[in-house]
Amino acid sequence: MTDNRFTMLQLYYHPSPNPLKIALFLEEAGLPYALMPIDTRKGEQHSAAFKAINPNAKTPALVDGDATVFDSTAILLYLAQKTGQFLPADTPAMRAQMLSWMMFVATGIGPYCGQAVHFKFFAPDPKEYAVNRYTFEAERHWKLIDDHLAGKQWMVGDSYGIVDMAVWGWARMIPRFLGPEGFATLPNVKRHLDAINARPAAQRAEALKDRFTFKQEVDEDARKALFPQNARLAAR
Ligand SMILES: N[C@@H](CCC(=O)N[C@@H](CS)C(=O)NCC(=O)O)C(=O)O
Repeated sequence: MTDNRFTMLQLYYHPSPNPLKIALFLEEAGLPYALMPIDTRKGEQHSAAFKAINPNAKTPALVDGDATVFDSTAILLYLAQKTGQFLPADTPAMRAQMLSWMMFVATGIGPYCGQAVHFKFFAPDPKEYAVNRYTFEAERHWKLIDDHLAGKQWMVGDSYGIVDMAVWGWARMIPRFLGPEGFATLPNVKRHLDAINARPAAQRAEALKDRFTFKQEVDEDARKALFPQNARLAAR
């Protein structure tokens, strides 16, 4: 058995919202880690080697000695438990809040924002129904976070923690899926985003993308890698 205390963490990474949350945690905690680029527009997430780490073929994933963990929510919880950092006070009431908001981001913010981006920018017409559905739900979820943050600096209790990191991953992208005026009705989300963006760890996490040359074009090959469902339509 490997002694996880002495192995270098490996973060499987693409400069997208979910991997960025993990990069932020690692930078905040000052944990040494190796960055393993996965160029999803080149289809590297579908390699057998990567699927042995994350059978879901998506970034992020983390290897910690003989422990392998995938999904950004699971990884944030794993790292918080491993280090004892960025968790609220250890009381049932605080733990309940932390878990509720973690899952709200995992099952609401992430999927609805992801699908809003997909339908807005990548789906064929007609797509008005889907764009309306997903942007409506994205806005509704962000409004709940905005209301929750009214008069509060951080998502849970009085300290910055993993829920803030999870929210940050997607808040950075709000103008992309809610448009340039997306923050107009979300002043508390904007204040929260600005506070995290001002942290040196967030700036280091954002700068990681410059270490690699990731494919930028969403060409035919990238679409095949990212939207494998389209093969079924072509086969009809
Ligand atoms: N629930 C997963 C979602 C992971 C996810 O969708 N990752 C995106 C980047 S943000 C990805 O790797 N997409 C490539 C693909 O879908 O093929 C998580 O939170 O980690």
